[in-house]
Amino acid sequence: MRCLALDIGGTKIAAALVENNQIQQRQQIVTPQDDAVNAMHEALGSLVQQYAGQFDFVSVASTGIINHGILTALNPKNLGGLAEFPLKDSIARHTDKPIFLLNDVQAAACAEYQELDPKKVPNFAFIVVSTGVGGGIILNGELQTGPNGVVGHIGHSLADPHGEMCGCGRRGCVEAVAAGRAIERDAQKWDNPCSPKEVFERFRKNDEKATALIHRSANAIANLVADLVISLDIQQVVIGGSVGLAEGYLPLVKHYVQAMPHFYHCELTNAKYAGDAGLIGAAYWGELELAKQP
Ligand code: ADP
Ligand code: BMX
Ligand code: ZN
Repeated sequence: MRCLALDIGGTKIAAALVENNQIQQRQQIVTPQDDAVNAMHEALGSLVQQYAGQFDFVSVASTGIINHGILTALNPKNLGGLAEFPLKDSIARHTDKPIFLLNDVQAAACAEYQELDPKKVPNFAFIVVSTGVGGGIILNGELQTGPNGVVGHIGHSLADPHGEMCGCGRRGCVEAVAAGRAIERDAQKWDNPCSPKEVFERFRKNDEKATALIHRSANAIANLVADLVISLDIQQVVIGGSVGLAEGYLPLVKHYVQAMPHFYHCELTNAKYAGDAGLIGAAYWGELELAKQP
């Protein structure tokens, strides 16, 4: 079965045809930020039309809480202010093929988990550090979504009660401290402001401010790993997203986890599918859901 997979993040939207975990005709566009509702309808319509006649079903991995075909942003600031969007209906305007939807990091967790031995790793978490901080949680070999699609929104657990206000309305969330947008926010206040990518370049050259900023992010993620391990008996955590995969980040997260008592340790690795985990996971999930249909 050939899947048209879409991965909607706060910064980019990726699209590709996926069959047997193989990606073809991948393309990427910037996530609309201005006039977000109309621009999102247009962007999705254009993508679906470009692959017309080449797929059996559509599967979407999207940022936000995905429930009953609706995308609800927990942090609308990550999506150009888009708080709610009829994702399934928007795509259904352009195709009559089956459409499946899942949160982006829940989907990526499915992709990465396929590569592991479920006997060795019954409980697993995927953490993405990208525009926001998201999570996908697998317990006893099964992806957890919960009745409302909320499970895994660990970026909105507490990192610092005195920290910055998060776009979700709560103060000090992990996302407000560690995400790409948080790094960008802080780096924009510097005398010589720069992008998160450049912050990492400066960090790798031992620039003091950049180093402090990346350490703060990695430390928050290390504490998140520890919280997951001790609350859910997680054996392995995989880290993804453009910040999570940036050179030098994972070793720092490992360093902070290692400094904690052994109860909090687990296997920590980078995402095997890197920036394609959402696309591959969406296709995998969609195929499972398709098989359940009468
Ligand atoms: P999305 O959130 O749309 O899934 P990404 O995973 O690419 O997209 O994450 C986007 C965030 O990562 C942005 O905040 C961006 O500034 C940051 N970023 C992009 N490229 C890099 C890089 N090479 N190193 C560090 N941060 C990066
Ligand atoms: C936010 C939240 C999550 C998402 C995570 C990572 C919104 C719009 N998104 O915590 O649903 O999984 O960001 O998303 O509230 P990304 O855009 O950084 O990939
Ligand atoms: Zn929050």
